[in-house]
Amino acid sequence: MWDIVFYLIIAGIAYFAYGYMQGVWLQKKLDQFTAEKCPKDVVIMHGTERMPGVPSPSPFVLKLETFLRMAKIPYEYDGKLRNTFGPKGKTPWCSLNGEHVADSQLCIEYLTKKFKVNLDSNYTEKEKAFAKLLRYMFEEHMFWEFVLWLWVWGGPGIEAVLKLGAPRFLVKYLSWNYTRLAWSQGLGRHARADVERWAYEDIHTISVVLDKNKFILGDEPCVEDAAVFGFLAQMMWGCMTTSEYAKVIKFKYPNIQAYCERMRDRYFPDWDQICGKPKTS
Ligand SMILES: N[C@@H](CCC(=O)N[C@@H](CS)C(=O)NCC(=O)O)C(=O)O
Repeated sequence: MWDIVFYLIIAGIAYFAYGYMQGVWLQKKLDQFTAEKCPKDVVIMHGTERMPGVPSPSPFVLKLETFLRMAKIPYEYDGKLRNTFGPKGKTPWCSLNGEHVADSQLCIEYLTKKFKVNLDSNYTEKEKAFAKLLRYMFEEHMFWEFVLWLWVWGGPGIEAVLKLGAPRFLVKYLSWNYTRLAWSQGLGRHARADVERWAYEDIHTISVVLDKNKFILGDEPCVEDAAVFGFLAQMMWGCMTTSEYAKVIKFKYPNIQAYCERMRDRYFPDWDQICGKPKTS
């Protein structure tokens, strides 16, 4: 009986010590980006390390970087592994004049106010609402279809991430964590065949929405194009490129492929330079 109490006390102390240390580490991380240490009015965008194929294998990181470029906001990209995960334990996050914001959407909202950005002036409220729903489809549904293929079902997904040069310990941790998270979110409880069918339907939906448009709402981009591109680029050039989803896009939906190329060419003329170099070993 007493040994159980002893172990429970030790576990409790370890739990609180870990929580305390996490706070200390986070503060240390944030202290590198105070107003005095960073250039004034330049966003420091914290994301993943650069990877071959895409500037970031995270759709949310690529979304934020695309937004920064669409809005012509001056920024520096911080891809150091030790800074990848921010105050909420996720990537991306950003720092500006000593203030820190975590979550791609919150960063976009914050920067939109700070820099008085308006990327949607061409569109009506109804059109903007429609584009927002499309973003939700990517972030709340398609993201989990990606997660299952990449991290949970094993095989080509994990191989693709390792090939990009991601450290093995991080890949192992993320695979374990995403299996847990996908189960809690719900999509991780379904049969693979059902999830795959939904993913193909989602891809078809994007193609139908895009139709002959240059961007999701028409001839000019809107703010939600940043998120849509952040996701689709992963299938075109990122770690999802060996998936069946990517093959379907390339063979069946030329309008999606053309859209991705248009976004890349317009906002990332330096794409090849900023993407990481393949591992030579
Ligand atoms: N809602 C967040 C989602 C960010 C997110 O899920 N990022 C992933 C990388 S794609 C991450 O940090 N995962 C680590 C984890 O969940 O432990 C945003 O928009 O920034």
